Amino acid sequence: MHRWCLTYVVACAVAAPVQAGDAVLSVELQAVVDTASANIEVPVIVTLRGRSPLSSFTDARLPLRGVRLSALKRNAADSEASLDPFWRRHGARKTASLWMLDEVAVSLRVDALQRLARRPQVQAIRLDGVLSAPQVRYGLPAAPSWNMEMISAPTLWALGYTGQGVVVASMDTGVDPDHNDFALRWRGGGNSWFDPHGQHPLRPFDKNGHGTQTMGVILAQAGSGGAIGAAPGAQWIAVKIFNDAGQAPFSRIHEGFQWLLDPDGDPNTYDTPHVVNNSWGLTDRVNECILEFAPDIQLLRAAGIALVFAAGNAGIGGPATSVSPANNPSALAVGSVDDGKAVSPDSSRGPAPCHGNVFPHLTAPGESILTTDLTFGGIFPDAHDYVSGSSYSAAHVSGAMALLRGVFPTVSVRRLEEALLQTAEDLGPAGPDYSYGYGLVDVMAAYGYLLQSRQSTDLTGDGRTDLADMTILAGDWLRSDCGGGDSCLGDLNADTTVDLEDWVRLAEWFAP
Ligand SMILES: [Ca+2]
Ligand SMILES: [Ca+2]
Ligand SMILES: [Ca+2]
Ligand SMILES: [Ca+2]
Repeated sequence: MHRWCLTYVVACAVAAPVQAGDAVLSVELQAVVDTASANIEVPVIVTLRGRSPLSSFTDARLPLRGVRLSALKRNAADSEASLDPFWRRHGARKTASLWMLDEVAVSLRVDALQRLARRPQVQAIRLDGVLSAPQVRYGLPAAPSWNMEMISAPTLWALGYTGQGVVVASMDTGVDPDHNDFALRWRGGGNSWFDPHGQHPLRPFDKNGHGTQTMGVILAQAGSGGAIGAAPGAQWIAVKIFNDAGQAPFSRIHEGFQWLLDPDGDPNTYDTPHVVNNSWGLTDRVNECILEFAPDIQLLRAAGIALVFAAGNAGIGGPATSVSPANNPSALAVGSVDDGKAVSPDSSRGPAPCHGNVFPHLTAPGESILTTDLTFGGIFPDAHDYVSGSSYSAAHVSGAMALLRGVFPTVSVRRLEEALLQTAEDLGPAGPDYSYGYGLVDVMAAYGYLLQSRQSTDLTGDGRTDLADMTILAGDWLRSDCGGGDSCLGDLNADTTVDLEDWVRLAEWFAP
């Protein structure tokens, strides 16, 4: 007899055990099913059978982007609606429609779970876990703006680049909208704030302080605290993934990512942010590869959004102390250094269990960082504090991303990341390592790298990448002798072949 039935004899009298071919229950959920009473209500996330949302959405660029987004929503709505009678019959509470992933979050009794697993449209069911808000660690006073100098942000500001035209989103404890250093740069309107918990539906709010502190590092303008934000010309929007009690069910985080893909709910308007800062992680599950949010990250990246993750603060345990989702294959992970460029003792170290590659990818200042803090409803509109942790390191990189995006609006996320990695200042053991990753972020050097990349696509040398350059590339593409020692102009990445990669490069900089 099925183990579940041995435990819950009464429930099994009316329902047969799960059969082969039924939906897959996650290990965690199976453990709950095996131990909980049949009448206990369990929050779960149900994956519906259908086309993979990512495959329907890859390379989702305008003008097709709106159409694809609509299709994604429509497909999910259809498959989800087919389960509505089931929810009613079993008294289940639907808590979130996760159309982006073709999933639905519900709360239902253990005995109904078994019946749900046998529904043909259900592919998998897993427990809806809960994440706790990061702890704020206050730091000691330090030299003014040392951290901004260390990533060379002021050099880009001096050139007039401050992240103008760029929108950065925060997935955090919320943001205090009354702080003088960024109050005027909330994008505003009905599509710039999302509280999936519904506690503060109308206006940004932060009870904890963490989200207000990370936002300050990303884009606060120079005020009474000096220059403290990396992209002081950028605008912000935010998702309050943690409720006021500091708890974030996974389904609410999925809702947050989903909202970022289409904040105003109209697939035909392009109102996504350019950069999303993620200073959170599954901190109680160190050195585990948890892919709960991997599909969200992939989908947002496919929509041209850059995502930055804090590496974690579990480094006191030594190597192999990464957390998810920072250690997921598509996440850009940022560790922490102090004002002497030494890695913070608690900054999480690689290797990462999800991939054999470098972890973290980058490091940025994360000790004694001066930033904005809670205003308590505007009573202290210039509140500042010194804080520490990789949360703030990630915020530096989100700000750096915003600066680069402001200068190079058409370049791909992959190219922006490449620029940051390839130009980072190598620290610790020579080459990429498990403490510093590729090294310390240098946004000015990354800017130079991208300028160089753009110049390399201007084959006629007239300062533009246009049809004339495309014609040269097409000519070289058709030639058969661009390999070996023969140099062809069209081989933009100097790998001795003229292929799709060269076309992609040229397309990124194309300006007819
Ligand atoms: Ca929209
Ligand atoms: Ca190194
Ligand atoms: Ca040209
Ligand atoms: Ca090439």
